[in-house]
Amino acid sequence: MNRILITSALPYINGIKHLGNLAGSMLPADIIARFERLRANEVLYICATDEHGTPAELAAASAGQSVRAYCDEQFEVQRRACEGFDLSFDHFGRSSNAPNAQLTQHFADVLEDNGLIEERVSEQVYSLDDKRFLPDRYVEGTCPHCSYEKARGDQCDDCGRILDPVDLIEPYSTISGSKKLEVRETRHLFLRQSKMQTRVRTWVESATDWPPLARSIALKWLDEGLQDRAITRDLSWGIPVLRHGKPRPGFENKVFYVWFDAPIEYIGATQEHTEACGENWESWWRTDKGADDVTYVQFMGKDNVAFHTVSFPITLLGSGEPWKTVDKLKAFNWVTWYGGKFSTSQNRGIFMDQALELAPSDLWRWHLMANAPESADAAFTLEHFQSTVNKDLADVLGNFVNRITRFATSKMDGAVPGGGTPGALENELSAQLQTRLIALTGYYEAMEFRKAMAETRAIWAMGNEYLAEAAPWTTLKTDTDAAALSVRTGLNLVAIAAIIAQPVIPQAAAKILDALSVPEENRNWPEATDASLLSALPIGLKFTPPDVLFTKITDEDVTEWGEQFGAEC
Ligand code: B3M
Ligand code: ZN
Repeated sequence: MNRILITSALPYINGIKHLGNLAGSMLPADIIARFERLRANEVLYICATDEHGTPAELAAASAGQSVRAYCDEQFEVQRRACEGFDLSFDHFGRSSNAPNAQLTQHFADVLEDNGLIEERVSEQVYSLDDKRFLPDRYVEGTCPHCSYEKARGDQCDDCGRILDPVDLIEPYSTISGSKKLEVRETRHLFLRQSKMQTRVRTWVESATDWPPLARSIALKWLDEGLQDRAITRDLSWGIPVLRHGKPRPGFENKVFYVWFDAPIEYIGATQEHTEACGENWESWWRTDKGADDVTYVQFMGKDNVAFHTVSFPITLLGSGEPWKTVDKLKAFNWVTWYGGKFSTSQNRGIFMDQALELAPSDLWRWHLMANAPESADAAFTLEHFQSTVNKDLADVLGNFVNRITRFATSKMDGAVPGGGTPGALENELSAQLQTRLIALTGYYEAMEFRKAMAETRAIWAMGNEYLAEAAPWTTLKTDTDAAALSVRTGLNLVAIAAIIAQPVIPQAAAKILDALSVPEENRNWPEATDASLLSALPIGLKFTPPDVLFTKITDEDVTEWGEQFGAEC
C-alpha cells in the first residue's frame, strides 16, 4: 500500500469557479484520488478556500459585509458546488482558520532566524482620508500609457501593461474615492529569495517526476534570477505579522501576503483534518515523522506553477526543517469559453453552480477530462460538449449497458446465465482487454488525462463490438449455450466498463455496479493479469437493468444554454 498526498490549488474565496478552473485543478486531482483509492492505496486529498488578500476585502466591501461574514458565506457556496461535482476531498479547509495562522507565523520566524527574511523600507501610496496605506489594487487612476481612466495600481485592464501605483495620473483611493494621496515610506518583510537560487535550482533539477510544462516554468523563473519579494501587506484581513508570538513593532496594521500563507494552508488543512479524526498530520508532512514514504502530488493551472515550484519550496526548504516537498506536479493550460475568457461580469461562460442545473456532474466531468487542456488551451463550446457526451456516454457506454442488460432480463431471466465455454472470440476479447487495461493504468499513473479517457472509451467500445459479433439475439434461436456465453461475457464486460469508469463518472458507474449487484469489495481497480476478468460475476446472480444512464443533450438545449450563457457562433 502506498501513501499518496494530493492537493489541488486552493480556489480564491471571491466568486464561484468556472468550468475551466475546475478542469485545471480540483477535478483531475479528484480523479487521481479516486483511482488511487481503487488501487487500495492510502490517499489524503486536501483542498481549501484561499481567503486572504485584497480581492476578498474588496468583494466583501462591495457586498456590504464584513470580510469574515462574506468568507463564511462564500465558503459554504464553494463547498456545496464542490460536493455537487462529487469532488471527494478528505478535507476542504479554510486558509483563514487557526492552524494556517500558526504555521505561517512559524515559517516566518524560522525563515528570519535563518537570515532569509529582513525588514526593508519601501515607498507606498498613503491615503490621508482613509488613514491607511493602499495596496496596489486599492489605487486607481488614468493609465500613463493608454489614458484608460480606470487603470488599477497593479495593472491596466485596457492595455494590459503592468503598473506601479505611483505611475498613475490623477490617482484616487477605491475605498473612499479620495484624491488626497501621497507617497510615504513604510516597512515590509522581504523574503530573500535570491539567497535560495542555487538551493532551489538543485531541488528542481532533481525533480524527475514533473511534466514538461511545470519544469519549464520553474526553470524559466530560475533563469531570470529569483527576486527578493515583500511577504507582508497593509491590510487588516489576513494573518497578523508576529515575531516569536509577540506583536512586531511597526507591523500592527499589516498582515502576511496571501501568496505567502496560501500554500502553507495545504499543511494547515491537513492539520485541521487529522486533528478532527485523531490522526497524525505530521506523518503526511514531516519526513522525520513518517512522510518520507509519502508521494505528494499537486494539481494546478499554469499561472500557479511558479508559486509551487519556487516560492513555496523556498518557504519549506528555507526553514531548514524536514518538510515534505512535492514529488509530482501536474499543471494545466486554460479551458477557454469559445476561445475567449470566462467572465461573470460580462456573462460569458458557465460557472460551477450553474452547470449542475443544466446537466448531471458526470457529464461535465467526462467532457472536461476527455478534453483536458494538457498540451494546449482547450476551447469549451456547448456544441462540443453535446457531441462528446452524446457519443461517448450515451451511444457508447449507455447503449452497451442497456442492450445487454435488457436482453438478459427478457431472455435469460434477469440472471447471469451459465453454459457454453469461451472460444476464439472471447480469448481475443480477453487479450485485447488486458492490453488496454495495462495502457489505461499507465496513463493514469502518468496523469495523462486525455489518453486515459480515450482508453476508457475504447474499453467501453469493445463491449458494443463484441456484442455485434457474438450476436446472442441470433444465436439464441439455434444455440442457447453460445448465447449464454455471449451474454455472460457481455455482462462481465459491463462490470469492468463500470469499474474503470469510477474515477471519472462516479455516479453512473455506481448505478451500473449496483444494478449488477457487484459487491463493494469487487469494485477495485482490475489487475490486467487477472484471468477471471471476464467471468467474475457469479452464475445465477440476479440483476435489474439500470434506469436510463445518460439523457442526451438536444439541439434545443444547446441553443437555450447558448443564449443564457453568452455562447458565440
Ligand atoms: N488561489 C490562485 C488561483 O485560484 C490561488 C491558488 C492558491 S494555491 C496555494 O488561481
Ligand atoms: Zn493602459
